[in-house]
Amino acid sequence: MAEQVETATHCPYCALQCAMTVTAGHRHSDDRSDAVTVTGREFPTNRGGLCRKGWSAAELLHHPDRLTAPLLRGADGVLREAAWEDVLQLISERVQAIQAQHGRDAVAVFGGGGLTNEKAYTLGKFARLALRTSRIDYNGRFCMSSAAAAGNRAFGVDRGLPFPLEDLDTASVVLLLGSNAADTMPPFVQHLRGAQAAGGLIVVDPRRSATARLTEQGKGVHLQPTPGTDLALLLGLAHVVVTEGLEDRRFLESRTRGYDDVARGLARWWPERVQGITGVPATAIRATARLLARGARSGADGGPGAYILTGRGIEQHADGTDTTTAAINLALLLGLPGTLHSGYGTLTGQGNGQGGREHGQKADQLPGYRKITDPAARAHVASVWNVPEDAIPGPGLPAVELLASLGRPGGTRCLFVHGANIAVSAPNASTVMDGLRSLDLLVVSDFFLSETAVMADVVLPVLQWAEEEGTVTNLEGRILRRRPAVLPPAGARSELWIMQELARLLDAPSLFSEDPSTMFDELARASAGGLADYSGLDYAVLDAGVPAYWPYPSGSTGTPRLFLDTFAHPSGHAVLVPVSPRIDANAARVPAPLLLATGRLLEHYQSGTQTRRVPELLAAQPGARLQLHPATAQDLGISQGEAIVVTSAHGEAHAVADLTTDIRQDTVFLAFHYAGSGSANLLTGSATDPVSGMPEFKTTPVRVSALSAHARGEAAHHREVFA
Ligand SMILES: Nc1nc2c(c(=O)[nH]1)N[C@H]1C(S)=C(S)[C@@H](COP(=O)(O)OP(=O)(O)OC[C@H]3O[C@@H](n4cnc5c(=O)[nH]c(N)nc54)[C@H](O)[C@@H]3O)O[C@H]1N2
Ligand SMILES: Nc1nc2c(c(=O)[nH]1)N[C@H]1C(S)=C(S)[C@@H](COP(=O)(O)OP(=O)(O)OC[C@H]3O[C@@H](n4cnc5c(=O)[nH]c(N)nc54)[C@H](O)[C@@H]3O)O[C@H]1N2
Ligand code: SF4
Ligand SMILES: [Mo]
Repeated sequence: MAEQVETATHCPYCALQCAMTVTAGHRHSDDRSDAVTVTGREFPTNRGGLCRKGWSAAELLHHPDRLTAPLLRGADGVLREAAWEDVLQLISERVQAIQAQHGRDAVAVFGGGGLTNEKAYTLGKFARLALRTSRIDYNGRFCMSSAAAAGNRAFGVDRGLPFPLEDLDTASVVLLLGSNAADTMPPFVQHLRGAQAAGGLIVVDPRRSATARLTEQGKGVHLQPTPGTDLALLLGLAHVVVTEGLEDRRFLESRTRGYDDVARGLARWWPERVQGITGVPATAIRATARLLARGARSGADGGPGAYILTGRGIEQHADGTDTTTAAINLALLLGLPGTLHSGYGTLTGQGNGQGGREHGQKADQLPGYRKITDPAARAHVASVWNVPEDAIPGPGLPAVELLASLGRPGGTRCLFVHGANIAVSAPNASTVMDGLRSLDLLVVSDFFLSETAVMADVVLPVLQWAEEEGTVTNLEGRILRRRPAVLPPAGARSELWIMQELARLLDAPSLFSEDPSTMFDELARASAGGLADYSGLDYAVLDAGVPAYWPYPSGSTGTPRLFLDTFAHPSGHAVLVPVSPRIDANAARVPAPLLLATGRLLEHYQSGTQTRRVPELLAAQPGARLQLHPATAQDLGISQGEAIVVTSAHGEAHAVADLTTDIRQDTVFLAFHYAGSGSANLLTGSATDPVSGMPEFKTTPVRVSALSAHARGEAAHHREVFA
């Protein structure tokens, strides 16, 4: 029997970063046949548990669709295999030619929150020093940017959970706002058992999601607002807290600023008014506020406390920063953040969603979560990079603006994509695809021919999670080691190697190494003194297995609980920021009768590049299904399983009707995991949050009709036009 090697690592997918053991035969790179298996590993976050995606992750390592050589588009428009040397040479020549003609910012980079810390850090440096462009942003703009902006505003720092996940276990009350964790991080649900047992799990979601169902049988409450009205709901909850004197006065006085302004603004958000906007009964608003306050009081007395957690459901809106701020204000009024038994947090999404936003692939940031406009930050990073400060460009464009600049006069002519499938996952996807088509040069690094890669001029085959070394930072701000368990296919290369080679061809100053630990050590130095300080860490420390929560400055032992003594603003206080609705979700609906919410299914991950290639996952969820209420369907003459068309101001998508009483009658829901005509992002628009740049993914006015009726309508329209 072949020797089996076990490797301790973490899942390739979401931010829970479940610990797993990968077992593989001792293999040569040309021996692709040995079975690789995955098992859950004991760890405080997942406690041995994995979800279906994690269990089946190894099936993609030796998948027949795997890219094993660079692809180059020929004059005939066909992608063909080419030699590494030739494609890298061609990329560097074309980049230089494009920049000579159109300026440095004509070349841009789009990164991803799935990249390891080493890759995210090197990509930011590659953009600024090798490509010499300001234009780099990433898909975390679509994911964590509203929560990050709200967290920075309130606390002076943004770490998803500022406490270890196990802290939740003892809570008696947990308010989950717009998170469907039961589907999006199933092993996380273990940490809600205490709150369920106390009847204190509160889920706010326009759908009776798998997570909302966890509140059934006396385990808690499900509030089911109209999509896009959470800000009003949160103001209503805060109104009750303040008018009934349930706030934590001592905490507010000693640890916060801004109470008076916020309290004044709450006067007009009485529950009956909020009921009219959200559809959530005033009695339920009062009862929920009191339940939260009971948990908060108990926590303050050293008993089981209360937590408020947000997910994409309330964050991915054109007012996502304000809505998340309202959630934080509620937490601050109740005295939850920075205490031992209570807290506030956001559930980070992608595998390295946290680390991915700390090391400089965001348009306005340098490593260590530093501002690119801050002279001291620039000077520090320039000294680590050993370049003059003016070699570092200024801030670039946030993701939606960056994508809007593709092919525009004076805009972006060349784009590098690392770890995102924007043709499927970006808002207003048909416009994005038009932009991609109009580029002079599109270079996509991926291990599969994603819908974005298939449009590229050059596709670079890279390594998968179990084939390379690196670190990721999970949803608790804990840095974890990913370790290689199998050899990569011959022909694929690591992204660090690709950047090293291109940097050399482009005559970049400073170090670009293919060795992950070298880049990690540099990242640690670059982050020293920043908010996300990793300077006390290296692979040896991480391999010793000590829990490593940032900030982890040199000489420290890390920071599992961030705010126990002080918040990160210079004064040490947390700040309550007054917010009120600018957008009326109900008014937005006219003349389109329904609101489309988009999100996720348990079985698929993001744009689906990976999970649509796992047979059992695809079989479980083969294509786009639109959830709609039976009463709504009846009005529209739509029956279960019927082919339907969804139309918005931005486009139309096709799906199959999935009738369910789990959704509000005014709301429909579509997952965004599918490409082609079933792509949810054909319907979403380009509106963004003014503070964070987050697109409006969760509330789009739409019409829904049966495909047969729609076809008849189109035919009638044609007759009118051409008669
Ligand atoms: N299976 C799976 N798991 C994943 C991922 C995946 O693609 N698939 N992706 C990972 C990533 S990157 C992320 S960011 C996380 C996301 O994790 P979640 O935030 O849990 O995921 P979503 O499904 O986007 O949204 C959660 C819920 O928000 C609800 N919602 C929609 N609109 C509104 C609204 O206006 N108000 C409220 N209160 N709720 C609303 C939806 O009905 C949905 O149930 O998941 C991570 N885990
Ligand atoms: N309508 C709607 N749209 C959404 C959302 C929503 O809720 N509704 N959610 C948004 C959110 S939260 C997110 S995070 C985005 C995610 O959307 P995307 O950015 O498209 O995320 P993925 O599908 O994970 O894309 C990752 C791609 O990179 C590849 N890949 C994986 N790992 C690596 C790597 O290490 N290196 C390289 N080079 N490639 C790699 C994968 O094969 C895949 O093709 O979608 C956003 N879009
Ligand atoms: S919950 Fe997330 S990290 Fe855990 S196995 Fe599933 S996808 Fe992987
Ligand atoms: Mo995400």
